Amino acid sequence: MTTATKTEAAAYAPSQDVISRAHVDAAAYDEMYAASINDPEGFWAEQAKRIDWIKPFSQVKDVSYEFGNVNINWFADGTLNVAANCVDRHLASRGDQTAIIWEADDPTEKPKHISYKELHGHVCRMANILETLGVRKGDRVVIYLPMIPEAAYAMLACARIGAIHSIVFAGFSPDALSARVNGCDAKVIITADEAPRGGRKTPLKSNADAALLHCKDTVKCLVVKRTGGQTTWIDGRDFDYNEMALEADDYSKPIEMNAEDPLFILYTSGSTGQPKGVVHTTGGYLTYAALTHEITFDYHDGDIYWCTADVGWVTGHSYIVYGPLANGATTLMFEGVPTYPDAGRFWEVCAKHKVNQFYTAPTAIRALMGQGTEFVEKHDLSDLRILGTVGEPINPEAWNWYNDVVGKGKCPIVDTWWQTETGGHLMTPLPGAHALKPGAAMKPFFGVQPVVLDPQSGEEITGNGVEGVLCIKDSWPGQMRTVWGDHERFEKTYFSDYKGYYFTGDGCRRDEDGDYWITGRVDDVINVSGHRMGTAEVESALVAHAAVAEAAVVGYPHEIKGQGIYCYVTLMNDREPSEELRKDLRQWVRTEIGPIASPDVIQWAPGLPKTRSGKIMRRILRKIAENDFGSLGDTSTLADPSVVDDLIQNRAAS
Ligand code: 6R9
Repeated sequence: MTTATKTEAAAYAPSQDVISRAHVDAAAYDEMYAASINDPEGFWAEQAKRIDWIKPFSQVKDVSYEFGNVNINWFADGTLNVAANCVDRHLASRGDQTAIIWEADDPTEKPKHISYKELHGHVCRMANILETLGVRKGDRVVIYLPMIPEAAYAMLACARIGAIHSIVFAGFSPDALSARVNGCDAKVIITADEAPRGGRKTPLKSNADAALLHCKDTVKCLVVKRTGGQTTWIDGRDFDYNEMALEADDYSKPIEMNAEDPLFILYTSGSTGQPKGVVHTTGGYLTYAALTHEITFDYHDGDIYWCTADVGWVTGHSYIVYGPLANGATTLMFEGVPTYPDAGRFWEVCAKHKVNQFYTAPTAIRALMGQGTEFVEKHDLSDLRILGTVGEPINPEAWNWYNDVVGKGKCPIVDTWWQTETGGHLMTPLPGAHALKPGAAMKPFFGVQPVVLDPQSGEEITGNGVEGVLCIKDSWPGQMRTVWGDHERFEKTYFSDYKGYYFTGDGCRRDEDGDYWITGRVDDVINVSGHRMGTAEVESALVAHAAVAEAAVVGYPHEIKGQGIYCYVTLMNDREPSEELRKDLRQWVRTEIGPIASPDVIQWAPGLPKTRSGKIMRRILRKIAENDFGSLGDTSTLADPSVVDDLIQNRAAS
């Protein structure tokens, strides 16, 4: 790949307009970035002032990246309450301001505007309900809800009483749900009767019922009424949120939490094994989410901000709920999908609520781009000022369409690179400070020191115009602290391959100008429509089927989803391939994990390419899936090279 077109020549400089409004211009960025690296303690002590502390911290940072002894602490002896920071402290100055705008799946359903004062009442009532159900500080609560305001109330209610929430995306299956409930030993599941999405309804309560069959008898289920759809009910286990809320006291005292007490657990996919529970703590996470929200999106008081993510993903945690609400922002929460009732829905919502900052995923942009410009053009988008993307690399075509058609060439696009593990943005251009290059994450955020390493030697590659694996030197306040219940796995996953660094799992290029481009995962994690998935998870779902002897799963380029799921399946001796079995397997994976893991291609594989020691050579399977047979590389170490010819000949048509 040449870098010539991707240097300064292709950059879009910020306009005077954008610069003069921005919190941070180029000079301020340089100064603040230098300060954050040269004096991290001083820099973060200052930034932490945006949070209200109950007891101030005396120590800013206490971090060790030493393998075997990894330990990350920020503001360790300070105390605070996250819900008080996101709600209570705004009451005096902005009690009547809208905190959350809620837009339903069905555009004819009336949006809700929830003020900070109302939010306070809802959160307190939910906190009291959870306490009635026996939830105490340190207990875990699983949240399995649609994108309704109660999801935010539930998160903040947990934070208020010191319970640790673990949100499970409403698209996950009962099996995935029970695994997570058991994984963190949750006391309560908060769910709803049904989740409307794109005109269809997911039966969340009956999914929870199915999950609960595999959980401890003591787990309780708090049910929010969303559609009023019929549900089965077990007295003593199931509790009606709406009824209890009528009775609940509307004041609950926020509990004093230590800065390093866990705030939430969020399960995410890795390259091996089952999903791991990423643990984020209280003080550092909130400081980082709030700061990045304000600076990256250049959020100003009075702006209307919309992030289209789901609260089931980290983006929803940091940039729908915690960051915006800590900043006293107005944050829009959307229940639906970009294409329902038509491909103009996003833009209709932007126009209706006069959205100023709009943050979405490349996969949504690609899907909408294919529907034509008229869906955008018929809506008034003149209030838009900043556009953002997250979740996967954005291809230049999609970037240009977003820039030209949606932003009319006047809204900077912040391409934010970060991860569930990082809590907030680690690299992104800042609207008033940096030129933009379509597809580049550009610059590190304050306090972030990206390094490019040689994957073989682990040596740091200095200078520009270089490529390698992306690691981060030193810590930032929003960093994950551990894997729930398995600190060893935490150290092994992130700190063992490249000693002394945090290993991101991504590859990256630093171009001739010193700007960063994320090149994608270097491990067995695939990114399907911006959702992270371990190929190992899909493989273990497939081999759990009685007809399957062996399976290997790889990602392949997919026009809309970014990557699709390509499965090679070896059947048991007594089973014959058929279209019916293919359908059955697809359904099987959907049931085991959820619709997001649905295989795009299933190719029957009489044999898989293996080394003599039995290791599947995924490199070859990836090439075949990509239809790239010319560069299979060295196949001489294969136990039986003929299986490759067979796979090529029978490569699935799609
Ligand atoms: C926030 C989020 C993390 C992985 C990450 C990387 C990819 C995210 C990106 C991006 C290129 C961007 N990724 N943002 N790649 N450009 N702007 O998505 O968290 O679900 O944990 O995924 O997503 O590969 O390592 P998560």
